[in-house]
Amino acid sequence: MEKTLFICKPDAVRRGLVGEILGRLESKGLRFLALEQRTIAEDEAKEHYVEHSSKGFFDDLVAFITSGPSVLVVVAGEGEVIKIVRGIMGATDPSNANPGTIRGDLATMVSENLVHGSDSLMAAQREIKLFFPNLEA
Ligand code: 3AN
Repeated sequence: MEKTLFICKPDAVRRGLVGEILGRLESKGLRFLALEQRTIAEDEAKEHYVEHSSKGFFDDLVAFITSGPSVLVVVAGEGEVIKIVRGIMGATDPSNANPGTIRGDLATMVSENLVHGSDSLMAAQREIKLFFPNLEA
């Protein structure tokens, strides 16, 4: 079974959209192997977004993701779970995200785009280990 790391970011929690968002994954047929609401620490955020560390928006990205509680979820299911979840999320920039996707329906700004989902098998493994170090592989 393929797994991915999914995050309802602080804007999703503040706006009360966690149920709406996770419901879309659950209705699709995906299941939650682990789920935790907590504020991501600064060092975890920097590690998580390491591939963006040279970008101009890195400091804002870290400040935003640590600005309040997030809901961290290990999502699993049959099929290509990483690709399926990315499809349900929609394009990174909500202006380009199709209606019917989370970002297309619920977000307007790239800096507050509600959700994160691992974008490859390697990223999923790395991110699950980072946020759920005690979960069995
Ligand atoms: P995704 O979240 O769709 O995988 P990434 O990994 O390219 O997208 O970007 C990670 C996060 O960085 C995005 N979710 C978004 O919040 C933020 N981000 C990406 N591009 C920009 C940008 N040009 N300006 C501000 N924030 C950005």
